[in-house]
Amino acid sequence: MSRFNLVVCVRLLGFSVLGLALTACQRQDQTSVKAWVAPTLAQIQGEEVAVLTHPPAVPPSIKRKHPTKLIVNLEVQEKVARIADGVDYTFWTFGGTVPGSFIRVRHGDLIEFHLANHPDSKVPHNIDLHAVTGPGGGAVSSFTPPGKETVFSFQAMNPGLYIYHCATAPVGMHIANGMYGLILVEPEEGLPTVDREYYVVQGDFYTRGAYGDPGLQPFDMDKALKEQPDYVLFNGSVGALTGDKSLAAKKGETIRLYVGNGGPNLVSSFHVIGEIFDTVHIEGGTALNHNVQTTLVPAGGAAIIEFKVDVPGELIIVDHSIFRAFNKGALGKIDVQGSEEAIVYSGKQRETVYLAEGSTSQSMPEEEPLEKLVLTAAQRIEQGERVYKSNCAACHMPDGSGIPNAFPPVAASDYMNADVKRAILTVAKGLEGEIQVNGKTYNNVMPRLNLSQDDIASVLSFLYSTWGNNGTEVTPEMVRNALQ
Ligand code: HEC
Ligand SMILES: [Cu+2]
Repeated sequence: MSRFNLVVCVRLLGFSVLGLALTACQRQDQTSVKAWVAPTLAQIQGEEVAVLTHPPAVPPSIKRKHPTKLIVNLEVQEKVARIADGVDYTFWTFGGTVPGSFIRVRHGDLIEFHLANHPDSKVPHNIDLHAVTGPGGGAVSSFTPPGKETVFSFQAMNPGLYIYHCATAPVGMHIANGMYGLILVEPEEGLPTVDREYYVVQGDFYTRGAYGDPGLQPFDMDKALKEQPDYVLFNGSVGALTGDKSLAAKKGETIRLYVGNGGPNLVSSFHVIGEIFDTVHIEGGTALNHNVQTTLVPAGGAAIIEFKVDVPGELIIVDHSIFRAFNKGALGKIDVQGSEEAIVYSGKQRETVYLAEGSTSQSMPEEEPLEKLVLTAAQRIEQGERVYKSNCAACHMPDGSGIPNAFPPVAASDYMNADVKRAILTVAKGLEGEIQVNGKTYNNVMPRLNLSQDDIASVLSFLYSTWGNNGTEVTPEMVRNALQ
């Protein structure tokens, strides 16, 4: 907003109804940005296939001087990969990596987006690109079951750096499993030339075990709901940007970082220890800020960060919510090579200062358990309804009807009604593999949810008492017996 607009807005705020004034201010601001006119179909020349890159690489800058039809081919892959030394996780990815492939387009391009879901996938996925003007950012048109491909198209109407992510229910779980990446809509005139460009995205991860617990760690819905991640990571694993994977630079070079935050929950206080950002494209948009120490990158947001590296040594990339950096993995490095630059910095260097400390020292004594309340059948059903709404409705739907080919119904479910013990074990331990519910086949994954035995009894009592199920009352004793 120009200074002139600001004055007008302040005046308006002083003299007229607040709501009207705000509308006027916003309008004025928008018109000052929207001088750009979208190219018509006739002005869109030729056709190209977009170059996509895996992190931390960024596709080459766009030299084209005209808008084109740009074909983007992105494949969803569900795969087990290392999240930390000795620890694996089943990531859901766009293009096989976390974050997903980097997409680079030019302002005004017409993008034909092909989203494929690998035949080995267990669940359907879609994509919501924040660079899209249209329903769900593309999510509505791109719901893609395993072994299918969907195609939709959009015009890149606004320049900037944007997050894309999966938006299939349960959305939080798909994002928590790594389904996000960045799409850059380059301004028509391009960005100033720099020596190096890198792609870094933060994400928070929720595992059954604590930080560092070995083995294949399943997703933990309970911790995700409480926003208590075990891992906070740059580029999907502890050490993705350290050691021989540190980002490289030479003294005197200019660096541009495309930084995103996939969340699902945390906001990042993005900081590089030992560097000041010369320029930040705030929130990935058009406004520039200079001489910045730490820039906030919201969940589902981004920033373009530029700086010149003036001295050799290691620069440390962190989320300055600092326990995340030293105890949960949010730490990367830029290794700057070159001769000493004593005028700028002449101190003695130590390499051991920033070793991760691990998180074992943080546990607190457990609280005394509260006296157990004994619930009546009616109270249990009431409690079960609450448990259902917050833990199950995202997948099985608020009315229990499920989603075809993905989530079976828990309303009038012959599978549930045939066997209570099996239903208890499903809710207690999760379920995968092929099952039949009401004559339809499902082959999918229900995660273990870490519910208490009381909550399992309540939610099942609720389900059995409603939506055409057979009325079985499930008590905590039945749950305890089933789990023995
Ligand atoms: C992340 C999605 C998800 C959540 C959350 C979830 N489920 Fe499931 N559930 C599934 C899937 C997928 C299956 C089928 C698994 C398979 O194909 O083997 C399933 C199967 C079931 C079944 C057996 C099949 C049927 O429909 O009768 C029951 C019962 C069930 N879930 C209950 C629950 C309850 C109760 C909760 C909440 C406490 C819950 N689920 C939360 C995805 C989910
Ligand atoms: Cu997904």
